[in-house]
Amino acid sequence: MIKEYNPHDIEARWQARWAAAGRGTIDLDHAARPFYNLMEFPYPSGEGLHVGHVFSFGGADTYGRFMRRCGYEVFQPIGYDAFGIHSENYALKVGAHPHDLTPRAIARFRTQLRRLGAAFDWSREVDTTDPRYYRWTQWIFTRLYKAGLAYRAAALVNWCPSCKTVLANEQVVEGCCERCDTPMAQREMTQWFLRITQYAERLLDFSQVDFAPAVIKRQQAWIGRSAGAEIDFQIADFSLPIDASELQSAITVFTTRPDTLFGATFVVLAPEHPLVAHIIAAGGPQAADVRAYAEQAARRLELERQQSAPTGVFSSWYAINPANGERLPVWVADYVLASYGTGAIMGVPAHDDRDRRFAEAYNLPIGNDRVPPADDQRVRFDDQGVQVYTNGQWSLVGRRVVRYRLRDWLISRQRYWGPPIPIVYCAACGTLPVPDEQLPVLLPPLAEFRPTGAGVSPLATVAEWVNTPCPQCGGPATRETDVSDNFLDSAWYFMRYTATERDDVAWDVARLTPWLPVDMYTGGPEHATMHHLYARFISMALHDLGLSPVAEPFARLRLHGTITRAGRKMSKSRGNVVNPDDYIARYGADATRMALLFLGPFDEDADFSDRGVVGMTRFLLRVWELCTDSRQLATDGARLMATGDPDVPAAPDHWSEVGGRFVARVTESLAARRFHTAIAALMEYANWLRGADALPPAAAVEARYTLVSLLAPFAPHIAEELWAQLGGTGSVHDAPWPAAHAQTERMHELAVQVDGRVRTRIRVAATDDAEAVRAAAVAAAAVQVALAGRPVQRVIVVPGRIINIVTG
Ligand code: ANZ
Ligand code: ZN
Repeated sequence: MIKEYNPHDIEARWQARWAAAGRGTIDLDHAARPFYNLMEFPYPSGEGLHVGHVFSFGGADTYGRFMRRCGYEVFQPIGYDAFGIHSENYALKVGAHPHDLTPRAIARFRTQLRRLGAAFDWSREVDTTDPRYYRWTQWIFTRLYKAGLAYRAAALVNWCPSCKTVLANEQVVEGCCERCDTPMAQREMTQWFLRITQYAERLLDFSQVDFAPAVIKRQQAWIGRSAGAEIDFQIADFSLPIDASELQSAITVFTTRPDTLFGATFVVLAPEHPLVAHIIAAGGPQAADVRAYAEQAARRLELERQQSAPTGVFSSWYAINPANGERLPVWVADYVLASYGTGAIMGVPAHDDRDRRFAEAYNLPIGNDRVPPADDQRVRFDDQGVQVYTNGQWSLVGRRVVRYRLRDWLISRQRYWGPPIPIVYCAACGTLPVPDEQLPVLLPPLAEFRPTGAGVSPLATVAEWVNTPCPQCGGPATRETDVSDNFLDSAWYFMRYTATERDDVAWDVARLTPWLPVDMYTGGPEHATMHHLYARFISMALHDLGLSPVAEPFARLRLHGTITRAGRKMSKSRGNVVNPDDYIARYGADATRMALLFLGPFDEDADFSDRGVVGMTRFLLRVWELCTDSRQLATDGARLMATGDPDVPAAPDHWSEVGGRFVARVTESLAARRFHTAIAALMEYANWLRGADALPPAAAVEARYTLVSLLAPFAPHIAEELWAQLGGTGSVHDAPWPAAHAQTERMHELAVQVDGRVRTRIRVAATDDAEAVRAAAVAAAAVQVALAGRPVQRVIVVPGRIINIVTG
């Protein structure tokens, strides 16, 4: 009698047993082969788990389960990123309080996550809104503050008129709020910043990590390193009826093309450049026009300024080109940004498109586009700086500088749902971090938590909370009332997972050390220039302060795609949201997870389809029948009997060869996280097995064990059930990975030498072939720096040991 495949019963039963047995719980202090398999913890939206979570967590869990079967102790925690504007906006929308809503949303998420059957370590959940968690977020802030990495300053900042708060540059996507899509405004406000720019150069060094190329590209572009020069243009006739002592007598421009210095025909100041106020104050013939223009520009958004046809106004001032003494008109134009470079440029219309468009619009000379040939060197740009050749001699006119597009991370939020920034202002003692023993600064309960729009958080209305004794002198003082960006919460959660039972430390360095850097991080591409960048910065800063064991938090970072419906992003307003609960209730978590992974490559976007889930259920049913239908096994047995020789060897021949090939295919695909091709191989394997005539009984049984064993990382419940029914010992999830040709993704570190000197180390997988290893070594940033453009003659790989790159 064939037992029915009933995913509902099977999944509930095994989940209960796994939970009772504490499966997934790792002894962090005694792991012989630690493997940290991290996935981005979800923000527990009121809407519940999204089908995209089933996809990304399903893939990450499949990989983690595979690594466990390969002999690693896999730490796979989960938690809730529950503070932030997102959660608060949702509470506002449904007319509830985030204090009430968040625990409910988390409870619902937890139930849904448990239904996925992922091997999470449920003993180590984190919730960023728990005072036991955010105490340490605040503690990190105070450490950064004491190290000079957190500061308060007035700046032109991005303001979301709908969320009524400022946001970091990273959170403005194409000029709109990352949270609510409203076009951003700009405001001058005094805010808290973290000095991420101090880490710009180190954040550009990817030689120690193995990240998805898309992440590296986006971080590089975001940090935007420009090596160029600053050149001083003296202001002509510099005698002004104002206090000149506070005024520079030169305009310093930033250029990446000092070689075009002879082609400069004008100079442009950003409307916010400090000199512009002096031009207005000096009251020259153009002062009124400059004032009007600057006021108008202040109302335009940066994006608009860069994208629209250039506008500007003549200042009536002139500046001297240091190369040839030419008098160049000084213009004020808002295509030059105050926040980049020096906020001033030299206009070279013959070489630069924006400058050309500007020159054409205002009838400025275009100049000639001849770059002096090398033998007629008139401009030299080397280690010493920019030099020009005039009157028979070389003189220095500019210095080398490196500029970054990256801005400091603005972390103040004028909102309620976040950790209060732990700062106290005292008239006598100044700005003070809240002492450790007074942490956490609890978020006070506040019935009216709506953002005020007045540029301050609603916390500012709670007088009894705002007023506090100064921690230093005990006199009257006030608290900072802004809360911090929830990206600060998520910049360190992977460290907290290892110390959830501790209240005396944020984490324990000795325990944490073997687990960092995270071995595999699965994340979304939308975080490349937000969370992924912030977490790297915070790790580097904490490492420099001696607080964390590693500078780079993630050894490997891989992306997952987005699940769409009929080619479009799912959203409530479109009414195309797929609720995973319905599918899991109907078809089971195993089929739903596998159907999603089967849609295509894990790191690409894919379109959800009902048919996929139905098809996957059919496949699982086939596996079920193969493994439970005693008649089929008996038929094989009977055929065997007909041959008259019960001792037909079970191996090596046909079965072991074919089986071994399937094992190898599934293994290689899994190691490379090509889940869809692994599933395709499993399907072929099941089909082959169904049609495999006259397998000897021992081989027939073994082939089924192997099928179930390979299936287990993808469909943990049905595999566990069939394993038990076949009579397997213990749990399939503890069984060693099938050995035939099994190769696991063991990472080795190889030193890379350039001409005999070690320049860097790279991590390579055992499965990487020699060509791939060679290419990775040559591509490493530190190697490229060491090569400095010299051609590579030979690359010698001593397997498992060292790579030597030899130049000519
Ligand atoms: C003269 C020149 C000639 C330039 C030429 C470019 C090409 P990246 O590479 O992005 O760093 N620039 C400098 N500061 C600016 C600002 N605050 N707002 C707008 N533009 C600014 O770009 C550097 C170049 O962008 C600089 O080099 C400058 O124009 C312009 F054929 O100087 B260049
Ligand atoms: Zn004081």
